[in-house]
Amino acid sequence: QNRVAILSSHLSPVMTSEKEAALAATPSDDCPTIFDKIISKEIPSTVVYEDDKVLAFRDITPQGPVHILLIPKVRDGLTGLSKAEERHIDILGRLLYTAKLVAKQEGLAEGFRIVINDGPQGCQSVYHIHVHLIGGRQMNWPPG
Ligand code: TR5
Repeated sequence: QNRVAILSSHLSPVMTSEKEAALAATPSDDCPTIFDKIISKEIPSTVVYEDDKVLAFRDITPQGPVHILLIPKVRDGLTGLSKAEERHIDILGRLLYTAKLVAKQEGLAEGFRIVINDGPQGCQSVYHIHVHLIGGRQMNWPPG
């Protein structure tokens, strides 16, 4: 029940795909996102890694046996990668390094994929930067 309610805040009944959710998303700097509630634990998620700067949790719509999102606990204007400024270099590096740690923790010794969707054409639906870590199956190229 809770899962349906949470999902419907992401994909409304008329939205059937991530693409539609992305095209409907509001890329606003001051608008909180669902990830704020995940960080505050107001909304439950399956956390696989946490430190003072980064939270990693399982994606609710997994695109592989392993699908984890890594996010900065403080957004600091980083709604997406295209908004990155010099002050974000440390957190960007930390997100990628943590993705490597989590990949190891998840046993992805044969490889994995890192994705950062940006903007409507990049299919971004949540405007709080996040790194997708996907693995546990053979990937294809080019991506869709
Ligand atoms: O499309 P982009 O790159 O913006 O990725 C956003 C991701 O957030 C998608 O892969 C969604 O499946 C994921 N997502 C959305 C919600 C959610 C989530 N992952 C875990 N838990 C979630 N909750 C509780 N609620 C969501 N609306």
